Amino acid sequence: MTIQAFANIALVKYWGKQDATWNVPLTGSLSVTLAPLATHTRLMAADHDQLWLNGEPVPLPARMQRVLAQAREMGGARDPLRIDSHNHFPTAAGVASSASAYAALAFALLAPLGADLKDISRLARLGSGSASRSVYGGFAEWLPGTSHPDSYAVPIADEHHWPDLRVLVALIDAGTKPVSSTEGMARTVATSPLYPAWPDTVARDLETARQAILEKDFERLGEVAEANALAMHATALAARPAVLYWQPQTLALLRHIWTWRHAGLACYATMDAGPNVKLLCREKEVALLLHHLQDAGVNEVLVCRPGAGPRVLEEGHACK
Ligand code: 2P0
Repeated sequence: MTIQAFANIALVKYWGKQDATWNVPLTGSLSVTLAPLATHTRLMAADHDQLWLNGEPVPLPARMQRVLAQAREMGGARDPLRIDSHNHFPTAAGVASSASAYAALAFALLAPLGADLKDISRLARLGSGSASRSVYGGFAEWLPGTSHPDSYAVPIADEHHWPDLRVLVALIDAGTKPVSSTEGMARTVATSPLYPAWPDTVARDLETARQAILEKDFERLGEVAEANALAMHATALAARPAVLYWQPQTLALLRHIWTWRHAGLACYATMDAGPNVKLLCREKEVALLLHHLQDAGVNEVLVCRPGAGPRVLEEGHACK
């Protein structure tokens, strides 16, 4: 049995943990699940727990061991497992494959027990915080809670709610190895003088984003997503030492997007813990934006739309 789960892009960002061991965040966050950025995961019986990533055996990460241990405590995955995980998007896409990977794994481990999506979201969260949101199709909000039992995501609207929404992932060559998001957010919380302003900003932005999604108010959602992303990067930039994910092309592209928008093209930017820029737009603007992006020197763009939650793939679709 192969499980498919999609990555997601946060429209209101998760940036900071109250409990690093259990991945309990300091604030809520909200995202849209992105087709076709999929991970396919298959579980098989084995003589010891092992992970195969894109067809190669790799060491089992500590986070994955924690997910397996927790699933076993819940009565799942009794015997040793081989976990076969394939990412069907460029690993360098700057879209965390950990979200789709841990959502697929948590679903594969718990769905056979009849667990609900809340349980699956909690388990996915232990692997990677953002994975808690990929357990749902469409739009999801991660409620921070205060400890493991009450920290999980809930659905806001499914993948059919806003079918013409698009996210264009503009790939920018990183050049240097970025600080991991886990480390970047820890350093920001510990040292950034701007971090104290972040929780209130997130609370307001969550309210705005939630309403904008339900009303399908594109400009409102784009404005709040872009502002929230810039605020997140501002907190990181003020950390000591600074956490800076942008490359010169990141900033150049942001300025292009502002120019295009001021000329009447409805598009907004968001960035995560890496140099790539993701553009929020609607289907009718995709062709022109792809043209503009090419003129701006962006050679690779992934066109994404709201995707479904984890599901069992038909045998014919199973990855080898
Ligand atoms: C997000 N990011 O909300 C934010 C915005 C990056 C910037 O979640 O430490 O891999 O595994 O919980 O989920 C990426 O961090 O971090 C992330 P961990 P994760 O999507």
